[in-house]
Amino acid sequence: MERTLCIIKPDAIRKRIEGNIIQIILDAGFNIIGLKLIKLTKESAERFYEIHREKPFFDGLVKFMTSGPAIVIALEKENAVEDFRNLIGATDPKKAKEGTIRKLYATDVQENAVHGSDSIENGIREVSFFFDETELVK
Ligand code: 3AN
Repeated sequence: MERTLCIIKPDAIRKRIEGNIIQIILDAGFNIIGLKLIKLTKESAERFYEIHREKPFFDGLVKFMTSGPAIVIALEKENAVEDFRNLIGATDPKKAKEGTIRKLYATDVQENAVHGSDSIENGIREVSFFFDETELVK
């Protein structure tokens, strides 16, 4: 079983569609092993997106991710990382395939409704960024 981290981002919470997104994730066969509603601090958002620090969109990304509540979800499934990336669709919703979460719900390349880990190593790292091992249901 592989782990991946989902974040339902502040834009999706503002649109009140977090329930729809969670249902899509469950229908696709993912098991939720941890879930919490949080408000990211500037420090934790900067640390989480550390690899993007030099990108021109970094400050805007941190501002957006701290602009309201978010839901972090630890997911488990065989092939979870790749399957979840396929379920959420391309970063830019204009390029996302029909039926993907971002095609359905994202506003634009920044306010794109959900995050999904991009590698098996990052899946492990990002789940442990938000959850202690003891908090996860197995
Ligand atoms: P993904 O979330 O699809 O893995 P990344 O890791 O390249 O995409 O980017 C992380 C986040 O940064 C995206 N989810 C999005 O919110 C934001 N982002 C990425 N590219 C841009 C961009 N060109 N302009 C504004 N925000 C961006």
